[in-house]
This record gives sequence, structure tokens and C-alpha cells, in this order.
Amino acid sequence: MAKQNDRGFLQASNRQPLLFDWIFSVDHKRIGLLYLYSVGAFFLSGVLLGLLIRLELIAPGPTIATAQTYNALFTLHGVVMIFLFIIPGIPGAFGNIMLPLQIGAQDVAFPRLNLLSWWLYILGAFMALTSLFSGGGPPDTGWTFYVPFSSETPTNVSLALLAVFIIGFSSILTGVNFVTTIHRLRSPGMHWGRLPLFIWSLYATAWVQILATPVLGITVVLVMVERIIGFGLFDPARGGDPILYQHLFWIYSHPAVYIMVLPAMGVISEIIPVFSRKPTFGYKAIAASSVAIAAAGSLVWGHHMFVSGMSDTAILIFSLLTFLVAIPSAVKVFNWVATLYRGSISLEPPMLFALAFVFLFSIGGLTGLILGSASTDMHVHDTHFVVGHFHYVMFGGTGFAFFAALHYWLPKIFGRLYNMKIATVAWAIIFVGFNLLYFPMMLVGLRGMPRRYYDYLPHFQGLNMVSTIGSWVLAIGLLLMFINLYRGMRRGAFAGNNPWQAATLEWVPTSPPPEENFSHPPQVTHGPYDLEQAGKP
Ligand code: HEM
Ligand SMILES: [Cu+2]
Repeated sequence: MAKQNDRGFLQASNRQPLLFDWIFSVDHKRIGLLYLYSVGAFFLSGVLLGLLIRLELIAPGPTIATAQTYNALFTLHGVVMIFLFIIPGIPGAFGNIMLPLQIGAQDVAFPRLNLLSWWLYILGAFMALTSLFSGGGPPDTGWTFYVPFSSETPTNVSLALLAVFIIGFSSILTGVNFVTTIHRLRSPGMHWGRLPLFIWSLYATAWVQILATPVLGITVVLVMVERIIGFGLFDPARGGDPILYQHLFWIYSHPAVYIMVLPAMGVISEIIPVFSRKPTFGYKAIAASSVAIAAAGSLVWGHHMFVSGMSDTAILIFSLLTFLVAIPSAVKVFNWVATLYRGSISLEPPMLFALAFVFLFSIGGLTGLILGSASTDMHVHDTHFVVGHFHYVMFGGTGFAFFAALHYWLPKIFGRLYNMKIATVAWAIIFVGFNLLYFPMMLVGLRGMPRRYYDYLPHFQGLNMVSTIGSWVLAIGLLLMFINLYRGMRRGAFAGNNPWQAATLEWVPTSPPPEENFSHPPQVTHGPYDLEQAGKP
């Protein structure tokens, strides 16, 4: 095994008390770790809420929660998972840590702004939590805050909306920072055609963050104004238009799906060539498809509104556009599979999670087509089919990519390895639990069980029981995975600089990387997937 590395940025400069050295650090790697820890903590709380939701649904009739508590539970679950875990997760944690390292830079373009992003994120999270215990009690609108309900319910919706507004700002600032960094701080020789695919995906994501998030910001402020001074913009009782709200909300929130999934695809594009020992098939197509997904994906928001009362022409156009997004997404999947083809594949934990991503995300994508074509959507709209579908996309997709990234980059960040056998077992349990949990939701949804209700008809019980048992299997797997990773980063075997023999630039410095990344800007001489050149800039 490699000899002991020093503790790099983890231990640098003890000028102030240890905690301050972290929460006021402007080092992108430390900020990335702050994100990693906070995002991880919110994920676990979100999982806990999910388990409670599932426990209520184990059998018909009231089980553990009243209807009102159930509404609060799934609202909080949705808000935490979407705004505190899945949107900031990969860009905030792995983007922050890896972006400068992968392009040979010292830091991001605006280190202080970067720290501000994290602080805003924490402030927003704190306010979201406060909304549970103050005002009229926990918000019960669902994470979509649909009017007119959200402008009328006495629960503490205003504070939750303010939280969303502030977290949105954090997201915009991260986007601005990343775009500037990628344009301005690439090392000599790191031209656009040598940019790692993870960087391409962050670049596309950053533009969506910058362009789409302000729409959400304005929209939630308008709902707050409506609640507080009776504005009458959305609420039909005051002459407003609830459909307008839905347009504005989904103009952000559909592109937000790409804020979630593009960085995930970037992670997968890093892992698959390394563990197939082959350069990526179709580098340019994968890079271009990230940008194409970001662009086309911004035009399809109306597919959430097929049953809201849009014109038939609008329905037709949104349905068609939705199908168009499938093309660049499929380009990626085909290119990954072509990279695997005749590769010398090694099934280490990062690769297992990456392969599970491809499988689960494909199921998510294909069921998305059922929702994207208006006629079939009429049948399954707002049923558990939708819940099954989006968990396959967001959890099976982005969640699994997050886990893949953890297993891939943890040895770089902490300089230590985790136990490979335990990681593999945890992966298997998670995979089985996941499918037990979500596949029955699609079946029960096809049969007509609606979502967002705390109760259901007795003949749905069998599949719901399977689903709830699946949630416990999944939770056991997650627990095992996190314990293994935690023990690995604490006292695992030393990893060396480049345990996977990857060719991207972040593997050149020591693990953990030194505070200043590269002592002078490296001269880049080869592409990110020229695997024979591994270890050289
Ligand atoms: C152990 C893990 C999880 C379990 C057991 C779980 C379970 C559930 C269930 C049963 C619902 C449906 C509530 C209803 O419609 O009545 C739901 C909704 C939801 N889940 Fe999860 N989930 C889990 C993880 C995740 C993850 C990782 C994400 C995000 C990446 C996520 C995002 C959402 C969202 C956005 C909703 C919609 C909430 C709403 O309707 O307002 N969940 N979850
Ligand atoms: Cu959508």
C-alpha cells in the first residue's frame, strides 16, 4: 500500500479555533466538505421522514399519523430532499472540491462568494426548520406550494417560502462562480476539448442555475406578498390566476431537474471510462449533450400541467418538446454503454454505483416518457406512479451518482480507502431495497392509488406492504454504507495519490490535496481519458 500522506488541506493553517478555521475558510476544498457534511445530514433526516411516510402507508386506516401530520411529513420530506439535498448535493460538495482540481486551478474565481453561498444555504435550511415550530405550524402544501391552497392555509408557509428564496440565492451564486472559474482559471493546455466531462456538466448546470433560479425567487416572493398583504395575483378568489403560478413554478422546477441530474451524469462520465480502462466513447457528443439537455430541458415545463386546463395546442407542443429531451439523454446512455463495450471492466464500488445509476435512471427516463405523452399522463397524473417515476430519476439517478462520487473521490479527499467488501454488500442491499420500495409504487399507481393521501383503499395493501418493507431494507443498506465510509475516512488504509489509475488532473496532487492544490499551474498535455497517461498532468 502507499506510504502515509500528510493531511494536506484537512490540517492546514491552524490560526484560529478549529471550528472557525472551517466555517470561515475560503478554501474551495473545505467549503466543499462543509457542503458534504451538511448535505449528508439533511439527506439522512429526509430519509427518516420518508420512512415515517412509508410507515403510515403500511396498511389502510390511520397507522402512525393524522392526516394533517402526514401532510406536514411529505411536505418537509420533499422540501428537504429537493432544496437541501439533491439540488446542492453534487455541485456544492463534489463540484466545489473537484472543479479547481480538475482544471488545474488554485481555487474558484470568487472564494469569498463561495463561502457566502454555503452560509446562505445554511441560513435557508435553518429558516425552513424554524417554520416547523413557529407561526401556524408546519407547512402542509407539498414542496410545490401550489396556490390557491398555499396562499390560504394558516400554516407557516411564508417562512418556508423565504427559506426557498434564500437557498435559491445560494444556488445562483454557485452558478456564477462556476461559470467564471471555468472560463477564466483553466491551466495552460486545458482547452475546452480537454475539459473533463464532469466539468462540462457543471458548466451546463451553472447556466441553468443562473437563468432559471431567479424565476423561482420572484415567484415565491409573490406568493408571500399574496399571503401577507392579499395581493390577488394567483388566488382566483381575489381575481388571480393559479395557472400562472404553475407556469412560473415549473419554468424553474423542471429545469431544476437538470440542475439535479446533469452533475450526476458528469460523475458517471468520469467513472465509467476509468473502470472500463477505455477512453470515453463519443467525448464530444457527451459534452455537447449536457449543453443540449440544459437548453431543451428549459422548454418543457408545461408537461406538469397537462391536466390543469391548458389549450390543446400547448399540450401538443409541450408533449413533443418533452420527447426531444430524450434524445440527448439517450446519447449519453448509449455512449456509456459503448464505452463499456469490450472494456476491461472492474466492478469496484464506484463502478457498481455507476452501473446501478445507468439502470435505474433508464427506468426513470422511460417511465418519464409515459408521463410526457399527454394521453397516458391523464391516466397516471398525481398517482403513486409519479412518485415511483421521480424517485427512480432523482434517487436512483442523482442519489446513486452521489454515492458513486463518494466512493470514487473519498480516497482523494481523505487519502484513505474504505472496506471494499462491505461497500459491495451495502451496494447490493441498497439496490434491492430501492427496487422493493419504488417499483410497487408504480404498479399501485397504475391501478389508481393517488399520491399525497395518508390513506388508501384496502385492495392496495399488498403492494404497499412490500414497499414499506423495501424502505427498511434500503435504510439498512444506507446505514451500512455510511458507517463503512466514515470508518474508511477515519482509519482506512492509505490510498496513495491515484488509487484508480485515472487520468484527470485531480489525481496528480497528493491525497488529501495540499492547501494550494498545485504549487504552480500545471501544463496540461493530454485529454482527461488518455488512461495510459495516468498520473501526469
Ligand atoms: C428512504 C428513502 C425514501 C423514502 C422511503 C421515500 C418515500 C416517499 C413517499 C412514500 C412519498 C410519497 C408521499 C405521498 O405522495 O403521499 C415521497 C415523496 C417525495 N419524495 Fe421521497 N422517499 C425517499 C427518498 C427520497 C429522495 C432521496 C428524494 C430526492 C432525491 C425524495 C424526494 C421526494 C419528493 C420531492 C417527494 C414529493 C413530496 C410531495 O409530494 O410534496 N425522496 N417519498
Ligand atoms: Cu418536468
